[in-house]
Amino acid sequence: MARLFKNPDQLSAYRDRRFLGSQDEFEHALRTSTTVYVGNLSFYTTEEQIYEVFSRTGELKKIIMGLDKNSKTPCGFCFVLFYTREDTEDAVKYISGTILDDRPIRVDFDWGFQEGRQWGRGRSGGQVRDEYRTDYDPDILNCCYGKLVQKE
Ligand code: GTA
Repeated sequence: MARLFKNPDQLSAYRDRRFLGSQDEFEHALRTSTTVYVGNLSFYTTEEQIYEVFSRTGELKKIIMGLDKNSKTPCGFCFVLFYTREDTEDAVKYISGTILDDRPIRVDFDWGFQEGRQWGRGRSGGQVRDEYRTDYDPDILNCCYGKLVQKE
């Protein structure tokens, strides 16, 4: 099945409400960052699996699993920190939209990990969007996976 690569020059619409600077500063951080956010993960995907997939585009500095703030268990996202911008862009370009544990994962530039950002912000402890999630994450379809997933 043909898959479109995500264009790393195009930033996603996601804006972290906890970023304190202006929109220009936010975009500058995204364009220079060596951190990616990975979304739509299965709750059963392990750090070892993330390592296996992301080390294909470059050497990893760190992986931080996203956790449910109540149960302290993985809740569907993580942050991956690289050493170089080139490797970071390759991760967005080539890994976003690939299937991991039967789910198309979404790789997005991130402004930079800070302590506390690993916790889901939803009322139930998990991710905010899980409270709205139906059967697919619309951002994935918009970013790179086209209509292929929707048809399956
Ligand atoms: N770089 O796309 C992302 C991203 N997301 C989705 C979360 N994080 C991301 N980082 C990047 N790119 O550190 C990061 C957050 C945080 C951690 C957990 O992951 O910066 P969260 O997913 O639990 O919380 O974050 P966040 O980011 O506040 O959630 P979200 O889903 O974007 O929601 C933002 C607002 O939109 C909320 O007010 C919510 O009520 C509303 N909303 C979200 N989805 C829907 C929907 N489908 N319908 C209506 N409203 C919605």
